[in-house]
Amino acid sequence: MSGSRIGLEALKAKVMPAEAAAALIAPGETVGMSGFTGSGYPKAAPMALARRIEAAHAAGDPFRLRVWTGASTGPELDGALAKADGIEFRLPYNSDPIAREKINRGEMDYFDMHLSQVAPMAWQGFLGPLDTAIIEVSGVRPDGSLIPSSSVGNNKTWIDRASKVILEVNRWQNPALEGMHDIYYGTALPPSRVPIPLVRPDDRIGEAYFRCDPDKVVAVVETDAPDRNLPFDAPGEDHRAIAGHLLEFFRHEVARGRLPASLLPLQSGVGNIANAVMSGLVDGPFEGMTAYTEVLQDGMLDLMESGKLLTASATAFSLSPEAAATLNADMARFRDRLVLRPQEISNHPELIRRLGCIAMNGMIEADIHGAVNSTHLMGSRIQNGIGGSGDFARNAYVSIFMAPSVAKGGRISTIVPKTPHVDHINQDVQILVTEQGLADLRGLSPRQRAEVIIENCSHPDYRPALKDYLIRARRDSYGQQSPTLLAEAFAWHQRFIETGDMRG
Ligand code: 0RQ
Repeated sequence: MSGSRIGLEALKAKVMPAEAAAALIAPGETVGMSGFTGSGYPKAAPMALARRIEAAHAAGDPFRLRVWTGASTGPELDGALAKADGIEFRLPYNSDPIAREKINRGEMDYFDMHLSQVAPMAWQGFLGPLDTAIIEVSGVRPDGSLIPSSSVGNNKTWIDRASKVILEVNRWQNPALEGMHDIYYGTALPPSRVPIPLVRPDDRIGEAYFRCDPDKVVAVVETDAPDRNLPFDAPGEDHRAIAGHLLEFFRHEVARGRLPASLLPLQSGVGNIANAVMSGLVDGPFEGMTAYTEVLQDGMLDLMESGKLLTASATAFSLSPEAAATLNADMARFRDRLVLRPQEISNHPELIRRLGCIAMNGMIEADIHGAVNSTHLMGSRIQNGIGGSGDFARNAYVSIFMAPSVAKGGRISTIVPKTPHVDHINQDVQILVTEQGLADLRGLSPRQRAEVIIENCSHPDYRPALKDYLIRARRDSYGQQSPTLLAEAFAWHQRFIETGDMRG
């Protein structure tokens, strides 16, 4: 496609500035936007919308929206709209710091949900009508079909469900992305659902493009703006230790015949630890690996470059600026080994269970019985959201959660008597890893789990207090299936709030 990336005349005629496109959105609308982690989100229309909202507020007119996306986005979307106080309700995932503050002050409602369930819930009608879709694409083909950009997320569903569509055609996105996507149109609602015909992580079961009725498109905005993903920290000592314990675990499982030598499709969550584990696998003994995951971080690309990871399936890239530049410079080489899918497919419980994924996700804390909190600090303050961690953890072949054993410079233990917020119940948590060691909880009762978790995973500074608590809980708890001293367990967290240890 030389020159313009808009191959359909009828849509070329709808090109307009972002301000004009934003003017087509009315106060109170529900807007479904593209975007998943810092990839593929619209970069111009949301900023224009934020300016319009600020002007409306300055004039004393209320103007707030309900905003749906794939997952987190970039500062030009969540950051700008939250700063303008333009978001009344948000789903399904947020990691923007300005929006986080508004949510935690009670000024923005946030429905934090399993990412695989967003599209089906929208189709079931549980989320209400969708007025406008604002979708970034990397091009429009002569037949009106759309070339997706660096994330797929819920775009198919937003385009199909919205009453009107605004497209952002971003020239910055690499033209070689074309052909990498697999958009599956075979999902249906019960009682018409049929099995999804995917049996290998790299199977292609759909089309490379989004279908879109050109008559629904009310505006096309041309942009040339980069995705804004954050750089990863270089793996610290703790992160390397966690990766080391996990590699040892995989070796052991292969030796026992419980995992094949090429492992099983890897899922790796967001954040620095997950990234460090992927980098750790570069030096490990495993060859011929595959990934069936949600986001492709730098570590996954390193693993692919090393030749040890053959293929990877996800719904989005989540790369540091350096890795994004590497990928963009060499997209043609990676293209046939990467598949980007709608998030209802990348995270589908049926497929995760069938493929037997190895799920590796970060956590905020775990309690001594193995319940995991991924979302709420001190039981009430949201950090990000459950994201895809629940989709993978419950359905994985083996479900692993990991974190350093202490947070806030050592002032807080991440192994606690009882977590005041639970995202992943005991049954969905099979392996816990901290830099101290790994606890294999499979087949253990809660009483047995408590001993192994405290012994293998807790920090030596907190281990005596946890052991002492367990002894007393085994003596004084109301029941002995999961020994707990309720008042003391929650006082453990309350103390951190009252001492100010949560600061800084
Ligand atoms: O706060 O920056 O203010 O100090 O929580 O902690 O150490 O930066 O954590 O980047 O590894 O993310 C669970 C949040 C971990 C992530 C979570 C404080 C800590 C810091 C963040 P400060 P770190 P990481 C599929 C997988 C859910 C979604 C998911 C996450 C802040 O992994 O969002 O898994 N997971 N998706 O200081 C008090 C504790 C704490 C604590 C950390 N125990 N008590 N504060 N902090 N532990 C992919 C997708 O869905 C996209």
